[in-house]
Amino acid sequence: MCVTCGCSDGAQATYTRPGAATTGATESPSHSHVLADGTVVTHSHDEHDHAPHEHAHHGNGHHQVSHPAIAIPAASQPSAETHALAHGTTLTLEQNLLAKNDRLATQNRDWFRAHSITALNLVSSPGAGKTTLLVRTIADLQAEIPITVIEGDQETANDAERIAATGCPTIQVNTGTGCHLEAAMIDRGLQALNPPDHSLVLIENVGNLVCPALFDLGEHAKVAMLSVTEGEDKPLKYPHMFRASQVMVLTKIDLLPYVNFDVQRCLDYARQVNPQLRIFQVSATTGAGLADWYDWLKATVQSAEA
Ligand SMILES: Nc1nc2c(ncn2[C@@H]2O[C@H](COP(=O)(O)OP(=O)(O)OP(=O)(O)O)[C@@H](O)[C@H]2O)c(=O)[nH]1
Ligand SMILES: [Zn+2]
Ligand SMILES: [Zn+2]
Ligand SMILES: [Zn+2]
Repeated sequence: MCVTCGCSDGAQATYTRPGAATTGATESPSHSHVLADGTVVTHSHDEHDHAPHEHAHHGNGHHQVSHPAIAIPAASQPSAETHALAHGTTLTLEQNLLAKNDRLATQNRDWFRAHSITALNLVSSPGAGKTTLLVRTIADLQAEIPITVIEGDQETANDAERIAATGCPTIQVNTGTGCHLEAAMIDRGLQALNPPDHSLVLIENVGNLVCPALFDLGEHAKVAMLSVTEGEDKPLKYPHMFRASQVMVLTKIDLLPYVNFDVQRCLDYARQVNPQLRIFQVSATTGAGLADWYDWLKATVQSAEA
């Protein structure tokens, strides 16, 4: 469970069984909470008909019984108050976290603007090819544009080492259990890197198509990368990420002869989710499509001068 952003609280999930006679929710969503004493509680909302995430009523007096669907031994069942506390605390934490992040993101954005720096936030599922495209882009463009990189991963400095081998200043942010970069981490990274005015800051987010969509870093744009080995329906399955992004880079197109991937269908799905998406099709291995990507990068950096 994602304790950092609470995004895996399944309370908002709906369940659909394709091919079943009825459509819509066919199973009650269940969700888990970690109580103050560390107990993990999983329950569904079958028994009481309330909207997801509205749990404050548990403590309002009309619901002062143990939760009927909590799957733990009766002897250790938490009181309704404890349950309400767990829900309330989680929600407040999430709101505070996002509000604090947005304040810092605004500071970052103001700082970037004051220094005519373009910052791009690269997001994708693990292994879509973010670091490979970064390495190639840096090698090809660093003579024209000063580039620095903020690398996000849960563990290891592998990616930062690959970037550093190009001679590009870089810093690795390890998020531990965290599933996304936050604005405060970018602030720290910028202090360490001190990128020059009129430059390009490339941020590689943690490989995750879900949580990074929630966290504004103060970037100029999110760039969603999707590889042809992942299936063309990713934009439909993870619409928040593709809606939050201005650009989509379809990667590893050199593999198209070997995989079952319908490019046109993928582009249609992506535009269905976000009609404004700017889409590039590239291979960092063969170099196909990179010229268009570079033209866009250069034009974007130039427009930050204005
Ligand atoms: N064929 C082919 N393979 C690629 C291409 N780009 C990346 N790869 C391979 O895909 C694998 C993952 O690439 P990375 O660049 O490490 O992916 P990433 O998105 O940075 O991965 P994480 O940081 O773990 O999220 C590596 O084995 C790369 O060599 C490409 O254009 N074509
Ligand atoms: Zn409940
Ligand atoms: Zn990487
Ligand atoms: Zn998360």
